Amino acid sequence: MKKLLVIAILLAVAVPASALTTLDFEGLPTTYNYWSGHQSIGNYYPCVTLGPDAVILTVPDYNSYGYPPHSGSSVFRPYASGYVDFTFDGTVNYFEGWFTYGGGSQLYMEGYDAADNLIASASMGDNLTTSSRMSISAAGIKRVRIHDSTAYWTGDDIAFEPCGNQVIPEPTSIMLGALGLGSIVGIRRFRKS
Ligand SMILES: [Ca+2]
Repeated sequence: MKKLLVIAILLAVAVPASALTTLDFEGLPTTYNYWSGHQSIGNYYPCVTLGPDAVILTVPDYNSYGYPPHSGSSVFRPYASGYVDFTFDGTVNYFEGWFTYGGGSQLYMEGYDAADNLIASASMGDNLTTSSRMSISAAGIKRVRIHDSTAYWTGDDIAFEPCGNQVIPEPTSIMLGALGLGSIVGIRRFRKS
């Protein structure tokens, strides 16, 4: 029985982590552009809401040399608030993105749980004309805020766990582990008979 338990645990652990969902900010309608419609990205993407005033900048918009895209020709930034919140329908345990900052202090990435407690954070200094990766990891991130004290920053290629993993990640592993255990028991019974 101990051997079976070990196999079941191995099966549960061996369930591969799904690929991350990436938002590259390419191909959005021009109504979301900083200069044309400046409508907030809001619920444009599934599973996550961007607010309060996240908009798109596309090369060769103003300053795109200093704030280059990490992918394609578009990045996101706040329109006037100075910050962008990513609020998930469920929660995630990992969040990353590529950022360019020119505000002269620090750009912050902060993760909050469902009760609005700060549970993870990262920061970076100036890096104009290039982009740098920032990431945070913590169990149960409900909202991520990107901000500095001004609004001299852009972001691109935001990546997080896919929608299917957001709400309750554990039962899938437990069920697969149980299925593995069940089939092993089944094979043993079959061999006995
Ligand atoms: Ca992009």
